Amino acid sequence: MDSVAILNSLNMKLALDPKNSKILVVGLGYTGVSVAHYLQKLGFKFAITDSRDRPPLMDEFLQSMLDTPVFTGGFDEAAFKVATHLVVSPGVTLTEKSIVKAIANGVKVISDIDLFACSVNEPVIAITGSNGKSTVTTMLGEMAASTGIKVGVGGNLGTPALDLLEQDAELYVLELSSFQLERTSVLNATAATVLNISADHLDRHVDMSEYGQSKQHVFSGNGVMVINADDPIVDAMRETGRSKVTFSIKEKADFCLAHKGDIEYMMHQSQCLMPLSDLPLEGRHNVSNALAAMALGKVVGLDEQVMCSALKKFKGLDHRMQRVAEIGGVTWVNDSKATNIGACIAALEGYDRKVILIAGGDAKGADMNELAPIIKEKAKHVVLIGKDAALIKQSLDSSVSVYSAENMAQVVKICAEITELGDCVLLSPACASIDQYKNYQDRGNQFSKAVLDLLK
Ligand code: UMA
Ligand code: ADP
Repeated sequence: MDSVAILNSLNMKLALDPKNSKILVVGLGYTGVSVAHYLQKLGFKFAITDSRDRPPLMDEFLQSMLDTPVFTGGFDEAAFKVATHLVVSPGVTLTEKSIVKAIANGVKVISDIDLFACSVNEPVIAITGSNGKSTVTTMLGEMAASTGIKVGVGGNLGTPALDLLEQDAELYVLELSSFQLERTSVLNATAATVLNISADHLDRHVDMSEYGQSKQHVFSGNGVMVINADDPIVDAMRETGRSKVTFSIKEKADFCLAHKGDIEYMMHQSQCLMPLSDLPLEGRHNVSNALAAMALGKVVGLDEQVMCSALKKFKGLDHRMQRVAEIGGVTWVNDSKATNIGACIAALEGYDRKVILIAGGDAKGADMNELAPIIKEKAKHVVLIGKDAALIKQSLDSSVSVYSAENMAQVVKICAEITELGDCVLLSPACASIDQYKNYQDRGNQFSKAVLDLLK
C-alpha cells in the first residue's frame, strides 16, 4: 500500500491523522521502536515513554530520532494528558494507572498490530493460542516460502509486525500473543486460528475467561476461522455466518487423521496428504500443529503437496521437544519452552511410557494441581526446581518419587543417578524461567550443557 492509502486507512479505522492526532508510544522495546519508525515515515509527530530509566534500545533510538520527545524513568502524567492515542507495547499492562486514567479521559488505546492491519492489502494469517504459536508460525512460513512466494513472518515470534512491511511480502504470517490481541481492534486476518487455550499469564489476565476473550480477538473481522475441534474452549468460539475450516487429531474434521490399512495419514477431507510417519517431530501436539498449518495454508491457496514436502523437512524449533543426546541408553529431551501447564501436559501425553520429568520455576499464578494426574500417569520420578517447586510437590502424593535441586547441574546429576537403561529425561517445566534464568533459552542451554558435560 502506498502512504496515501495507509493514511486514509488509519484515518478511517483508527481516527489517526498527522495533523490532529497526538500519539504517545508506550514502551521503548522492539515494538515501540518499530512503531516510532513507522509513524516517522508517515509524517506523524509523536512522543515515547518508558518506565525504565534507560531502556536498552534507547541510545540507538535517540540517534535516529533526534526530534522525538522521550520520557523515561516512569510514566509521565503530562505526556499522557496531551495524547489522543496511546500505542501500548504488549509488555505494558493496560491496568497501568496512567493508561486507565487516559482511557477514562477518552484517549484511544491501539497496538502495533492495529497499525499493521491498516497498512496491508496482502493476505494476513494470524496465529494465537496458549501453545504452539511459534511452531505453527514458523512451519507455515517455511511452507509458504517453499511455494516460492515472498512471505513475511513475525509478530510475537520476534520481528515486530510493522518491521515486516519493509519486506514487501505477498503474504504475512503473524504470531500474536494475548497481550497484543487484547489491545487490537481492527485486525481482519484472511485466516486466523486459536490453536488451543490452557492456563497461562494469569498473573496479567484477570481470569481464564478474560484470557480466552483476548485470544478470541484474533477472529475479529470476516476472514476464515480455522478451528481446533479438539479444544472445547476454541470450538465454542465458532461464529455463525463465518467461513470455517476445522482440524482435529481425535475426530473427523476438514484436516484430520485416518488409517488406510496399517498406515495413519494426515488427511484433507477424504484425500490422503501424507503418512504421519513422515512428520519428523516428537509428540501428538505437533501433529495438531501440522494440521493447523496445513489448514491455514490451504485457506490462502498454498499447494498441498508443496506444503507436505516442507513439513517433511521441518526441523522443529530449539527448546521444544528437542532431543539433546542419548547417553548410555538414556534419552535427554529439552522442552524448556514449556512455560505453562498445557505444554507440559502435551509433552507427557506424547509418551507411551513413563519418563523422568524436570519441572518448576515461576508458575505465573497457574494452579499446579492440574499437573498431578498426568504426572502420576507418565512420570517415574520428578525433579523439581525453582520458586514454585513446592506448589508442584504439594499436589503430588507418595506414588511419585520427588527430588529437589538448586540448579541445573544438580538437576542433571540427580537424573543421571536415578535413570536406568532405556529411560527418557524430559525438561518440560510447566513454568516460566525468569525466577532463575535469563529466559527459557538460557534454561534450556544450561540443561543441554549439563547433559553434554556427562560425556566428559
Ligand atoms: N515497559 C515499561 N513499563 C512496563 C513494562 C514494560 O516501560 O510496565 C517497557 C520496558 O522497559 C521495555 C519495553 O516496555 O523497554 C519492552 O516492551 P515489551 O515488553 O512490550 O517488549 P518488546 O521489546 O516490545 O517485545 C514485544 C514482545 N514482548 C512481550 O510481549 C513481553 C515480544 O515477545 C515480541 O517478540 C516483540 O514485541 C515483537 O512483536 C516476547 C515475549 O516474551 C518474545 N512474548 C510473550 C510470550 O511469548 O509469552 C507474550
Ligand atoms: P508458543 O509460541 O505458543 O509458546 P511454541 O511452539 O514455542 O509455542 O511451543 C511452546 C511449548 O508448547 C513447547 O513446550 C512445545 O513443546 C509445546 N507445544 C507446542 N505445540 C503445542 C500444542 N499444540 N499443544 C500443547 N503444547 C504445545
